[in-house]
Amino acid sequence: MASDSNNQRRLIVVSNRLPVSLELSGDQWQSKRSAGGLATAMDPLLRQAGGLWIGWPGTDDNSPDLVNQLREEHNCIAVDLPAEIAERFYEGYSNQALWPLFHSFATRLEFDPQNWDAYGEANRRFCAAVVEQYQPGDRIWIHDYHLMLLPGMLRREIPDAPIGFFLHIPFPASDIFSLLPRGDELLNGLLGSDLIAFHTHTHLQHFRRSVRRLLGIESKLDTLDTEGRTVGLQALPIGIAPDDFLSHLKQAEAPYQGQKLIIAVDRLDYTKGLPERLRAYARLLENEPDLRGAVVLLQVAVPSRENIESYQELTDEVNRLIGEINGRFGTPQWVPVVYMYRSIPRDELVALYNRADVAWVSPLRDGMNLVAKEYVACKPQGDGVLVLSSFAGAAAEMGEALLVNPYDEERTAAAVSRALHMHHAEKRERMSALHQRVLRNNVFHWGEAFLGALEQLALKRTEAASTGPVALSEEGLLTAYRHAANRVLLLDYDGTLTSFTARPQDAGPDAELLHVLQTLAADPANHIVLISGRKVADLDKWVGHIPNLGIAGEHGARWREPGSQEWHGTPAATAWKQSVRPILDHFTDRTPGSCVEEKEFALVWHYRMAEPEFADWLAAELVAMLDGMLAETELRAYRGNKIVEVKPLAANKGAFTSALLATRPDADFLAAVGDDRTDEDMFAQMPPNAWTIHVGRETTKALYFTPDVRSVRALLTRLAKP
Ligand code: ADQ
Repeated sequence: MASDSNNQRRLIVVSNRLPVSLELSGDQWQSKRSAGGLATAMDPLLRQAGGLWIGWPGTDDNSPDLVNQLREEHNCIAVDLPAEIAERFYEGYSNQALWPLFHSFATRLEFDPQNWDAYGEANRRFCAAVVEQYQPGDRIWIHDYHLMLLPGMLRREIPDAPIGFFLHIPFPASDIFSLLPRGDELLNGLLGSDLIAFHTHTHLQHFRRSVRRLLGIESKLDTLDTEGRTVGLQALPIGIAPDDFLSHLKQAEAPYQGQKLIIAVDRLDYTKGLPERLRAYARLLENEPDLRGAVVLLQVAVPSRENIESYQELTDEVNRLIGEINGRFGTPQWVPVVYMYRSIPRDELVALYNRADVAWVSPLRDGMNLVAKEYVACKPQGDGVLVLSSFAGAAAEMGEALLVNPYDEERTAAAVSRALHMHHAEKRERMSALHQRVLRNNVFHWGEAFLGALEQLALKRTEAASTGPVALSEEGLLTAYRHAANRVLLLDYDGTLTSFTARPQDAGPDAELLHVLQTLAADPANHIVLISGRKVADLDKWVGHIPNLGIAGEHGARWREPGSQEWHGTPAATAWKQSVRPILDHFTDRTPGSCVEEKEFALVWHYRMAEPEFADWLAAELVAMLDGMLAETELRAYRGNKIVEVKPLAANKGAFTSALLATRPDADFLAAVGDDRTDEDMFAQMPPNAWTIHVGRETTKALYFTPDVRSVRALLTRLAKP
């Protein structure tokens, strides 16, 4: 790790490729900073903050000459990847497993364990390069799917570093993601970040579902707690740098006079939907003979990943389709599809965008799609129509485009026809709104929003680390207890007073515990409530005979005051159980050793006795299934300690706690002890001066922690002593 901290909060950008193109002339490397792409976004941020770009230079030549040139001329640090690793990492796992699967092309997924190993090795080499450059205070921004293990690796090496990750491609639905071999390891890798951001809310929701399903970790809308840290989750759609396009506008010429021009610009990739577009275009010409001779489709395609077989097949298919269309409809005066199979310079691209009557952007799946935004930027006059696939991330913020399903060639052709014939006023109305938005939500705005969020989250993490739960001081608690005359104690049962047993019904209290509870409840200064998720029948059977012990079962939905025999609580609605029970029964059938428990307010699937890996996996499946089913209802499915519980949102320990505290305004000693997620609701309702005690060191809202059930019982025994 570099040690000469100069107090500057530098930015370290990490991406698979460095933004530099290299050419060998003789035995000398010529290097040129690439324009466009990510560099456009990162360069101003790097200039402002000072900083470095770490990535692979695209060659395995690691001669000092090249390394120095990259460093001195471009502020770039080259990651050394031997050719075989680079190939298996980049073309192998990244582009033949991750790329197809993340774009929902599950059948194109090719998994080779050696490629996965190379992916891990490449990520480790990136990690070493970052650690070597890192100085305290630096912020690290990692880009894209090639480097999903990197955040976790860095968190282990430099635990205090602010680490952000942005995914440029879509995150697939959780049932698709779950097909990915080693997917759980990737998720764990990502969770090393302080911030994980996606282009759209849909991608973000997919990610949350996958984390829940594969790792069993619950998340909130924009945060997730893991290993005592909070990870921020955000949807931050990328934009373009409008000036890169607007500044070229005046040089625009106007080719294709007298004809309607449709433009399509893509990297030649199967996700971009070129064959579908060509077939839809053929259909358009078939359906509307008037358009023949009056319209041109200009397809600009930049070659991509030519070493991968499926890309070569795509190139052949596109060539064949273009040949067919031009052969079938073309005349000596008219070529229906003009094909430019190369990268074209920016000013030429801008001229074409500016001239085109329609842009046809129709990926089958796309993280964002910048072509849509570039076209709109080149239309300050408000002419032109954007036809856009609803499966591009861009569709989420470009509602004025004509949205199409590219698989539906008939309707796509109709939408393009509508675009070609659209009245000027409507065009202007749609395009001006789009144009303004593209200028406003530009790439600089995106970069600043990301870094702003990253800094805040990292700051909160540092603060939280110094304010997490502290070890309980028994002496302090004992003194406060002894000086109080009006005490309230809320005690969770399973995992707090007793350890978990294989079968839930075996967890009854032993004589020692009964004795302690009895002694504490007998003290007239104490108001003690045993509060548990269990049904009241179990609790009553076990501790009901103890005079003056309050009991709250079913997470506080049904309770009895100390000293009273009367149960309170609104009668539970039960109709929903008829539809949920058969599902739980079905899971029980599939899982030897598991069982369903029926409570008054809830249904619980227990699987402590089942084969752990299989049952954990099934539990995740069950929660995913119930999530969908219960989304619009007052019920929720929760994963607890080897259980899945379905219960009403309102049945929680927090509601019980606040109601109880309202009836005890004179209490001068308040304590709550618990161990699991349901106890967090209870802690949240306790006032700041209360003794909130978590069993175990995990993240919690409690102020104190105590190691285990034994230490809780030792504490209670001391309290019970006269
Ligand atoms: P890409 O898949 O590369 O990016 P995209 O967003 O469309 O996709 O960007 C392509 C870029 O290449 C555009 O700037 C375009 O102008 C340029 N381009 C394409 N063909 C060209 C040609 N023939 N000549 C010159 N330039 C050409 C990934 C994700 C996207 C996401 C971006 C940014 O797949 O979904 O929008 O990252 O996050």
